[in-house]
Amino acid sequence: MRMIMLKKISSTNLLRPLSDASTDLKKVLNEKVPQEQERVKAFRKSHGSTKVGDVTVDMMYGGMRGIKGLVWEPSVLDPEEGIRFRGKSIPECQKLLPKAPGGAEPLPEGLFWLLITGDVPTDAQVKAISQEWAARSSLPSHVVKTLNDLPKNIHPMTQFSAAITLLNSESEFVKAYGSGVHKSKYWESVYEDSMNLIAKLPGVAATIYRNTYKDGKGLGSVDSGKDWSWNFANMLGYDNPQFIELLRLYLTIHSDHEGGNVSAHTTHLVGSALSDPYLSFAAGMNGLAGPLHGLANQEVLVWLQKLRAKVGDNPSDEKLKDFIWSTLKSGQVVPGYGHAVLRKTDPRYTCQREFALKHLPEDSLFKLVSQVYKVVPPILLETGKVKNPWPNVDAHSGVLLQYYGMKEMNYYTVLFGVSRALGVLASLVWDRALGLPIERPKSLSTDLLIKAVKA
Ligand code: CMX
Repeated sequence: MRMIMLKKISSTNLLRPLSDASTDLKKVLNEKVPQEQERVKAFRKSHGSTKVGDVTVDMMYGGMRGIKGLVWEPSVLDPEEGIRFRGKSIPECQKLLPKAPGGAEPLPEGLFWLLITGDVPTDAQVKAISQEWAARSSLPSHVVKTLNDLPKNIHPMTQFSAAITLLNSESEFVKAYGSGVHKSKYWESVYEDSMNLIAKLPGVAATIYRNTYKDGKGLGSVDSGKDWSWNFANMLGYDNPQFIELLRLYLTIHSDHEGGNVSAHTTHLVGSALSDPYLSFAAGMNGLAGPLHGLANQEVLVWLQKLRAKVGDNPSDEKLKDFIWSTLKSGQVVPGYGHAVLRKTDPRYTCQREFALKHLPEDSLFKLVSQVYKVVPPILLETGKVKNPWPNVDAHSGVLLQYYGMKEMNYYTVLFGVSRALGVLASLVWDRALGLPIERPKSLSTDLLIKAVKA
């Protein structure tokens, strides 16, 4: 049985200053939190009873689409334009955020700094986060042992969720809550847990990958001089610099998609009961594992393989159309297409397409994905019911991973999960900093709703 890389750090070690004032994220937050608390307090005082929307019967039966019911600071999703991280579009983030030496894609460390503080970080600030996550990356032995003991036919997302749940043995928040810390200080231990969890996720995810697909062999170790994605790739067993760049881009763009999607909302909801960040995030990951959400990442590749098997490598548009209609007529969705909020091509799709055009323009699977992009939207429109016929993020990620040799599609949603931690945990820290209460919307039975409408 393999041993995991770094020594476990104790909670006192976490207090060791790893960086100076300007690069110490917790210090930066310590200044921002009281300012933001005051801003929100003043806003609620002046506008607490201002109406921001209506709720219809259709919204209640229709998955609460369009109901404005959550506050989420790190990102906002515009239906026409796509995601903005703290006001910045994906191309802006690609331009503004620090890169690895010689690299062209943003480092996810920088995106995390942006999501949690609202500021674009300096190179030094991003370097400090890389070092801090490397220092916090060790896994407790019971988590490694449990992962090593799991049967290899257990889905990687199930393994991922179980390992994250087990990590709650390390929770600083649980300790702080148990010792009676004042609620105004909750955010501090939620921050520690969030940083520890993000730091440990690549080790968890890589252990799952090596165990499930490589007989547990060859897990690389963490190098504190390298960035989070480099270390993740190394632990996975990939050293192609282009793959590492892809991972940096992938881990940046899958991080956050405002608060109402299943993984984000679940993490936020469970956290509102003061379940610690490990339990909250594990709950979110169980939602990400659904085929209408993050598992679509895997489902797209499964579907493309079926498509290829049926129509070959260079199908005519007509053959492609037939296959798409047969998918729809058999009552299945076309994975990777459609969205609950977006009404245009997802910019996360577009930036992955641009990556492919730059690095793998002649790849046959990429060409097929491009052809599908041309053929699917008019068909979905023709059904007359699909509100958004355009591709989402999941329609493109698998083809890139396949190209660099990561063929194990059941694993793809785990990568999505590692990235998603950045957004939902940044938000969870703010949930506690702003003192948001336990979430408890009102529900009605159909009988009561009919009565209410008649009245
Ligand atoms: N293929 C076939 N039918 C689709 C469809 C698709 N890609 N997208 C939507 N529809 C159907 C819905 O199933 C629904 O049908 P019914 O009325 O028969 O139930 C109808 O069109 C209306 O749905 P909608 O309002 O357009 O979409 P929703 O907001 O209900 O659902 C989503 C959004 C993403 C679940 C849906 O588009 C879908 O199932 N897409 C395929 C799966 C996928 O790619 N998921 C990943 C989304 C991104 C992510 O969260 O990671």
